[in-house]
Amino acid sequence: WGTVGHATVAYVASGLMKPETAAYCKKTLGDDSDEFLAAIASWADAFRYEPGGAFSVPFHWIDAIDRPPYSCDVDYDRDCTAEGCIVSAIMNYTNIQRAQPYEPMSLKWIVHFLGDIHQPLHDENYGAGGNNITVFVDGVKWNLHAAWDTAFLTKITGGTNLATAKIFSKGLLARIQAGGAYAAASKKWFRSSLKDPKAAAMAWATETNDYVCSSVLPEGPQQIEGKELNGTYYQAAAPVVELQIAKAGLRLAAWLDLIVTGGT
Ligand code: DCM
Ligand code: DCM
Ligand code: DCM
Ligand code: ZN
Ligand code: ZN
Repeated sequence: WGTVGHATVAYVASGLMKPETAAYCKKTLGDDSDEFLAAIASWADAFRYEPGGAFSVPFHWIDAIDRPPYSCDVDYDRDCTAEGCIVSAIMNYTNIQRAQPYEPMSLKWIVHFLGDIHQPLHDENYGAGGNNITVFVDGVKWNLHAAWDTAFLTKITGGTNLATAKIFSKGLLARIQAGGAYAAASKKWFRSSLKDPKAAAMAWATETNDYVCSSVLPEGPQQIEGKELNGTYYQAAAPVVELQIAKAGLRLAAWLDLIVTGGT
């Protein structure tokens, strides 16, 4: 995701986590403002290009070698390389944060990767996660990955910054609350245990990768290569983007609640 996606995940999580989890994160990050998670949510995207950051480049995705749109699946042994992947990264940084409470870097990585793992093209190998597929959104040229990371969210929210994300998060939080469109479904979104962080991350990656077959490449890549996506494609994609951002925020809140409160 781009800035709005990651910040919205962070604001949704901030709005759902226990007060003691919020206090723990604020202390860890040295930020007592309402932006304590949103402000660091995209840190990992800058860090990977800084000196000493290259090791973390593959941590942002898992390249599922499946066959969209005919079959989608994620296989840890097949798809997580020796250099690591988003599943191993979530597992490792979760374990680091549990072993070293108040360690800021592992918290920042958890916040970022719980977001990215919910972007379908971060769980797909085809076209380098869609980076090699050219598309247009309202006449502007994008690659398919960036369209899902950024262009659709700009079209949904009308903005590109943290203020936009904060407003968008309030709408998603309202959908999760009683009476909201996600109220019933969201009760089943988090079923994971800290006893097996790898299984938790694999479940999130597998569920998200399913959307590559159903929503990202439903008629195969040739059907969208070089095409304008602002019509029926966008109409189907936007609800998936909103759902995945909301899910990521709820799961991030629940995951941090477990880490901070010593749950399982
Ligand atoms: N192709 C694809 N996704 C895959 C495998 C292939 O989109 N996982 C595309 C790339 C080529 C075409 O299919 O455009 C070639 O496939 P085939 O040899 O089955 O015709
Ligand atoms: N990306 C991905 N899967 C890949 C390669 C890249 O999900 N196999 C993501 C990482 C970034 C975006 O695509 O979000 C652009 O990558 P880069 O900046 O490395 O070109
Ligand atoms: N194809 C494939 N895997 C995909 C997409 C396409 O194997 N993910 C193959 C099926 C056809 C050919 O590519 O043999 C044409 O597909 P398309 O219409 O996507 O070009
Ligand atoms: Zn991305
Ligand atoms: Zn990232």
